[in-house]
Amino acid sequence: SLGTGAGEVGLSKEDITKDFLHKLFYHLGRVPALTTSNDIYTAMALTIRDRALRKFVRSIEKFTQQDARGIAYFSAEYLPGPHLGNNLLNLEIVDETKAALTELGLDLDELLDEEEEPGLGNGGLGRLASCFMDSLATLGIPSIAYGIRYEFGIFKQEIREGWQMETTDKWLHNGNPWEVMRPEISYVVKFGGRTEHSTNGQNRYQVDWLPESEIKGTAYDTPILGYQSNGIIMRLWKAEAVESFDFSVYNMGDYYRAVEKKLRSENITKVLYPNDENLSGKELRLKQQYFFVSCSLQDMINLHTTQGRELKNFHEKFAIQLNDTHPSIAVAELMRLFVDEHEMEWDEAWDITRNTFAYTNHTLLPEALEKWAVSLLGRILPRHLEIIYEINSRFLEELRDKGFSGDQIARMSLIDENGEPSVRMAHLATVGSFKVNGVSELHSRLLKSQVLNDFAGLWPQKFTNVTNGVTHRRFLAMSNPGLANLISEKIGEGWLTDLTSFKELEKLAENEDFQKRWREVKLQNKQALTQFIKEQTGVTVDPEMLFDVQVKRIHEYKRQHLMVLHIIDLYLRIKDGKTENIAASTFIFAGKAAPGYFLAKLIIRLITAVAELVNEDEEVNRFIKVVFLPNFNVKQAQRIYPAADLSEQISMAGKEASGTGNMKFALNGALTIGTLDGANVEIREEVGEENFFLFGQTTEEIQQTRNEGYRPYQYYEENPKLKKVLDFLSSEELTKGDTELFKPLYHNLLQQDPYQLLKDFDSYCSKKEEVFKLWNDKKEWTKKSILNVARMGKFSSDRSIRDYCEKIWNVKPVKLKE
Ligand code: 26V
Repeated sequence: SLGTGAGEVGLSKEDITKDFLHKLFYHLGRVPALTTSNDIYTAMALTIRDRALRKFVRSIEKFTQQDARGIAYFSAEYLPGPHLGNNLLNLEIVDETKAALTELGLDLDELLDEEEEPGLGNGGLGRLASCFMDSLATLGIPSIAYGIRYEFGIFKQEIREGWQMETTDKWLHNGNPWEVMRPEISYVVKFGGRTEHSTNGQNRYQVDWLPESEIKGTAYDTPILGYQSNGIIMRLWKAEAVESFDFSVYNMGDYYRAVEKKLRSENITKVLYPNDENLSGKELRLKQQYFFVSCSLQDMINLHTTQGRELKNFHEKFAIQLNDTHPSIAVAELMRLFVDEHEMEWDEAWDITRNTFAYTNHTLLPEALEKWAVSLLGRILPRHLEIIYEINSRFLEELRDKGFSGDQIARMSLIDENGEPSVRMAHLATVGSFKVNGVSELHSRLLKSQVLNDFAGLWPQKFTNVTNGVTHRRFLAMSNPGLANLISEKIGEGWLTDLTSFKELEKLAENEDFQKRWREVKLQNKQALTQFIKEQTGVTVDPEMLFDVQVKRIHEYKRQHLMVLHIIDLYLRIKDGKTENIAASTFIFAGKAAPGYFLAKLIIRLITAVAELVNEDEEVNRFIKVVFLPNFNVKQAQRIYPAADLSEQISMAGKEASGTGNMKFALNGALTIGTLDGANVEIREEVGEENFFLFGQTTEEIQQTRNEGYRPYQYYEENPKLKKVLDFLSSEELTKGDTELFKPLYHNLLQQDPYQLLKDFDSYCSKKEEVFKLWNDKKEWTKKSILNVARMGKFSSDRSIRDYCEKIWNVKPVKLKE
C-alpha cells in the first residue's frame, strides 16, 4: 500500500475493487448494472491513474531532495501506446486487477481492447521518445517530457478498393482519463508583429518585441511509470486564447469576432502533421514548434527560479535533449528569454544556452532536413530571426578567424542562400548544442562524413553516438506474456530491469524441450494474429505458415516494393508449377503513407493488388498469402511482433538512421533478413552473422554504383527473371485490365531507381531461398530464434538512456525504491 497523506491507494485486489466501484459511481455516475464498456474502462483507468500519480508525486519529492540535474526531453511527437496494460505491469498489479474484474464478472482483456491510443507521432521518432520515457522513469532519472497535445493525432488509415484513405483521429472523443489538466500552469506565447530597439535608462541595449497576437498554452500532464518504482510526467501543451481577449464588448458583432479569435488560437494544437515533403511552407507547423518550445522553456525557467535559483546556473540544473530539429527554435527562444526578458548579457546567455542543449539527429535524407524560409520565420518570429542572424554572424566570424574558406563558410552558415533564403535548422541545433548524436553507429558515422561533415571537423568532440533501443517491458513482458513467462521460468525475472541477463538463455538454445515450448508459444501468438487478421481483413491465413513481416511507415527508401517484387516472382514460379523450394509463407504488411506521397500510396495499392490476386487463386494460396493490415499503430504492433517469424529490414544501406522495429522483432524471436543499414549492423554483430540473413550492397557499394553511373534498365534487360517480374506490373492479370495503374512505379524503377532495388534484387531473392531452406529445419530455426532473443541485451532503451546519461547529460541514475 502507498501512503499518500491524502489517504491510501492500496494495491490489493480489494482496494482496486473498492476504488473501481467508487470511480464508476462518483466520477461517472453509473451503477454496475447500467454501464457501457467505455464506462468500465474509464473507471479502471481512473483507478490506476491515481496509483500512477502517487508514484509520480513520490518521485518528485525524492528528486527534489537529491537536487540532481534534470533532463527535459523536447519532442514534437510521442507515441506512448495504450497506457492501462503498461501501468498495471509497472505497478505489478496485473493479477490483482484481473482478479478484481473477474469477481465483478468483467474481463481485463476486453478492457484493454477498449483503450484508444494517443497517436501523437508519425512513427519511429515518436515511439523512441516514448520508449525513452519508460526507461527514464525506470532508471530514476529526474526528467520531464515536453510536447504538444494535438487534438487530432496521426490520421487513421482505411483501405478502400485497395487504396489508402485517411480519416481524422479523434482520440479524445471518449475523454482521456490518463491526463490531468493544469489550468494553473499556463504561459503566454507571442507571434508576429515587430521589434523595437532602444537603449534603456541604465544604458542597456534593449529589444522589445511588439507581437501581433498572443496565445496561451496550458499544461496537460500524463504520468508515465517506470518499472517498480518511479514515475515521470509527460507535459503536453494545448493552445487557447489568452484570457485578456475582449469579452467585455457588448456589441454583438465584436462578441462573435472575439469568439472567432479564440477558435483561431486553438488551431495551433489541432493536428499533427504527417511526415511529408512539403512541410517547409506550413506556417502552422512552425507556430506549433515555437509554441510548445516557448511554453516549455518558460515552464523550466519558472521551476528554476521559484526554487530560488539563479539563471546563471540554469545549465547545471537542466539539460535539454532536442528530439530532431523540430524543437530547435528553442536555441533562439532561450537566448531571447535570457537576453530580452531577463536582461542577461549576450555572451553569458550564449554560454549557458550552448551548455544546456544537446541535439539528436534522426535522418540524413536531404528532403527531411528542416529549413524555414527566412521570409516566413521573420514574419512569425521577427525577434528570433534577428537572434539567429546574430548567432550566425558571430559564428561565421569565428570561422573566418580560423581560416575557413568562403565555400566552407557558405556551406556551414545557418542561412542557406541558394534560392530562397532559408534557415537550416540542423545547423542552428548543432551550433547551439554541447553534443550532437546520431542514433546508430553507422548513422553517426555518416552524419559526421556527410550532412554535418564541416561541423565534425570544427568540433570533433561534440559528436557522439547513442544507438537506439526499445523498452523490452512493453514490447516483450507486456505484449508477449507467453514468451516472457517461459523465459522467467528459466532465468527468473531479473531481466525486466536488466535485459543483458538474457545471455543465460544461450545455453538452452539447443535444448529440445525448451525449443518445443518456444515453438508452442510462437504458434499461439500466430494463432492470435491469425484471428486478428481475419477480423480486420477477412483473409484466412494458416498459422503453420512462415509469417514474413514488414511493418513500418511506407517509404521508397524502406523498399516495401522490393518485398513485393519477390512475392511476384514466387507467384510466377507457382503458376509455372515450380514449387519445390518454396516454404509456405504468409507475407504481412502494415504501415501508413504520407497523404501527399503519391508513390508510397501506389506501393500500398500494389500490395493490395498482389494480395487480392494471390489470396483468391486456389493454385497459389496453398503456398503463399499476402495481407495488408490497415491502420498500423502501437497497439497493433504489439500484436504483430510476437507472431513474426521473419523480420524484413530491407532499406537501402545508408538511409535508415536506425530503425527500432528491427529490435522489437528480434526481441520476440523473429529472424531478420536485412541490409547493412542503421541498427541492423549492430543487431547482426550482437546475434552473430550466422543468425542473420544479410543481403544487398553496403553504403559504400551503393555510392560506388551511383558514381559509376547506375543504369537500372541494364538489370532489367540482362536479368530475365527480373524482367518478367517488372513486366507483370502492367499485366491484365495483376491490374484487372487497368494496365496503366502501376506505370509510375514501373517507370520510376526502370529509369531512376533511386533506392537501387533492381541492383539488390538478386541478392535478396537468393537470401530468401536460404530462409525457406532453414524454415524446413525446425530445430535449426528455433535455435537461431532463441539465440537472437538471448543476445538482444544491448537493444533495451535502458541501455540507450544509460548511454545518454554518461556520454551526454552527465547525470547518474538514482534508483528509488519505496
Ligand atoms: C521525414 C520525412 C519528411 C519528408 C519526407 C520524407 C521523410 C522521411 C523521413 C522522415 C523522418 C524524419 C525523422 C525520423 O522520424 N527518423 C526516424 O527516427 C527513428 C528513431 O531514431 C529511427 O529509428 C528511424 O530510422 C528514422 O527514420
